[in-house]
Amino acid sequence: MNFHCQCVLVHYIVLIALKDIYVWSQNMTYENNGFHQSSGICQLYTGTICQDFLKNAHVFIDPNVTINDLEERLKAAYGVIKESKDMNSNCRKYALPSLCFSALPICRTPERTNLLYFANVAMITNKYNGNSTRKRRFVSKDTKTMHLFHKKKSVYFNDVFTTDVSSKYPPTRESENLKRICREECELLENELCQKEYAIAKRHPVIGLVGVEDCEKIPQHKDCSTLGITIEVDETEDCYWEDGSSYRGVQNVSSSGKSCLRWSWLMKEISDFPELIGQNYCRNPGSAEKSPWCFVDDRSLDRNIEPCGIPKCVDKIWLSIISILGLTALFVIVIFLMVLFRRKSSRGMKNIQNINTPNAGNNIYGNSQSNTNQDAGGRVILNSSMEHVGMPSKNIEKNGLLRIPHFTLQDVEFFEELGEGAFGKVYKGQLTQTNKKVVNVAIKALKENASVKTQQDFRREIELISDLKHQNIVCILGVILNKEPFCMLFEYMANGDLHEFLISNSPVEKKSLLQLEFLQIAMQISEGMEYLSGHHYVHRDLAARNCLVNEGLIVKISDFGLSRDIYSSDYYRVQSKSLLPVRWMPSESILYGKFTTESDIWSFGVVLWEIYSYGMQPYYGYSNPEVIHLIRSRQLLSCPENCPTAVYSLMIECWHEQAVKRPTFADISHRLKTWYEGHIKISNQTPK
Ligand code: 6K0
Repeated sequence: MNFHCQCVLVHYIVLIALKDIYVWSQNMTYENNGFHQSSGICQLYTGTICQDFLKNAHVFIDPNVTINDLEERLKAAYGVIKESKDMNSNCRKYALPSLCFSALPICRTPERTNLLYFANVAMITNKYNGNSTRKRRFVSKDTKTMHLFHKKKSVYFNDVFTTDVSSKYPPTRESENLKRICREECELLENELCQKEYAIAKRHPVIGLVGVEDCEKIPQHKDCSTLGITIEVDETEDCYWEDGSSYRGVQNVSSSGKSCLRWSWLMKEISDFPELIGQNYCRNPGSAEKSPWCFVDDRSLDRNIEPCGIPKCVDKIWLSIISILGLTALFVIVIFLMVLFRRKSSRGMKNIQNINTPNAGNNIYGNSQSNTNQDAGGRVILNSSMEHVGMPSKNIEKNGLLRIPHFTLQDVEFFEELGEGAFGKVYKGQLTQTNKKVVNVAIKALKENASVKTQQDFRREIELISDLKHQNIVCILGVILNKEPFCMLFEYMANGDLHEFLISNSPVEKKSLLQLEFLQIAMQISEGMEYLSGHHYVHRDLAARNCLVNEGLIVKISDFGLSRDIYSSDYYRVQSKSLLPVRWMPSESILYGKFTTESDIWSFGVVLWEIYSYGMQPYYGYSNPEVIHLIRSRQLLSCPENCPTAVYSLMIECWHEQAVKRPTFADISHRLKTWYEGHIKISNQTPK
């Protein structure tokens, strides 16, 4: 212990003292003591490139380079490897550790190596310069420690040179004193895994500088630096599945009893098949044959390939049949349970809870609801023919279809087109009601060649709307289902959609809205939404374009479906199928497709912004991907001109990152109502 400590101390003193001699003697060799190669010293590795492999290790440095030079070269070499496109991925894994171990072999006994090195240098200096030079150099350093060094030096130097070990551990790159890459692994890399890459590396201007190991020169040693190359074999595998490309057993004789040759001897591009590295077992790399095979040495054959005759594992078909049967059974059970559960829950619940927005079948994310094939009562619609829509069978008493007045095409007169969607077109028209009263209507006509899914969505929408009765939800007056085109008749909203209304009342059109009017619009939407959320209905596409305005500034919520051409820029097409109104969506909906009343509240905040911005597009000037980035990084919409601070703070609250912290629609309605009433008071007080 004591010896060791002193030894370390001396080592560091020597290091400091002989720094300049070290540089000076870089290229010197001393012929008569066995140090023919340039010797070097051991230094603690503190770099970053190799820290995974060399942490806390002392590494051997040739005297003509510094550890910093080496680190720089390693960095450059690593850069080349990282960028290199034609490097095989099986080889790439080992490139860095092999470079590190080659450039910086680990010292087994760093103190001893360093001591030897400096003893060597000291002897050279002695021989060529005499004692006077050495003394002068030593005196120039800390004389106190040098004194100590002088005292100890003779003892250790003599000791080092006289022991047997010293000759075995000369401080050179080739000595046994260094822990090198394991020779087997080096050979596997050079000859099999990285054949091409090794050849390139040796000649590469950057990698070559670091030094690539010459495997033949590495001494065989049990304690070596391993790269962790593993050869995947499974001795228990005695049959193969399918074509045997996954066979990892250890049979290495062909069917005719010839022994298999090592793959690397005959296979050209072996590095693509790590299962072939370093052995000669039967394999079927890349499914080239029908069963495992190997190369054999037989000149009489024109192809020196032979199958191995390994038996095939029990016909997999049985297993497949069993698993398919099992899965089907499981599937049937799950479906059965689901149907059972639905029936049970629909008895106690309003059917609206199970239906979500019809959105002409294009609910955001492109998937129609899982219960598309069931009507509100949980009954499965087997025949999708519209006869079911037109003539509901007797057992659907609760069906919304029966609650709505039915009309015929004779009762309506079609006027101009108001818009178009995936389902068909919306026309303005007139309906002659049973009491002979004529009213304006918006007629949503289902196109004649509508798909089964669109037809079902049309029917579901009727059922849904017939359940919604509120002064701020668009009102359905009747349906025409006896003859195509099937139609829904909505009360006519004279001022069109809210977005159009806002633009046509904006300062651009030399018009403006009163603060009171802004509040009136917002309040009605909030109240409509309060009603919808109370019915557990998640809208998913609340936006000004989906609200309708009637005379007397009546605002009602509707949902036309996504594909109205004029608003296509409001939707972002993701994965070619689903259309997302990202500008109205919180991050949880964008990221996880989570749509809840809370996400509707976020959208309401955006609608508020649209109202006070006179129908500007939220985040205008930004592309959809940019908008997603803005929302995710919480760069929210800024306060519109002339928007009261209180209203803007309400928007900010609606855009709370945590969905549960957003205000409820009841809160929002209450607040808007208070402000609205406050405004009435103020406007009444203002002198005329
Ligand atoms: C459309 C009008 C509609 C058209 N589909 C629906 C619907 C609430 C809910 C829902 C409504 C009018 C702007 C033009 C084109 N326009 O009323 C209309 C097509 N469907 O709203 N469904 C629905 C409602 F919570 C869920 F699915 C319309 N009535 N007056 C004037 N212009 C109109």
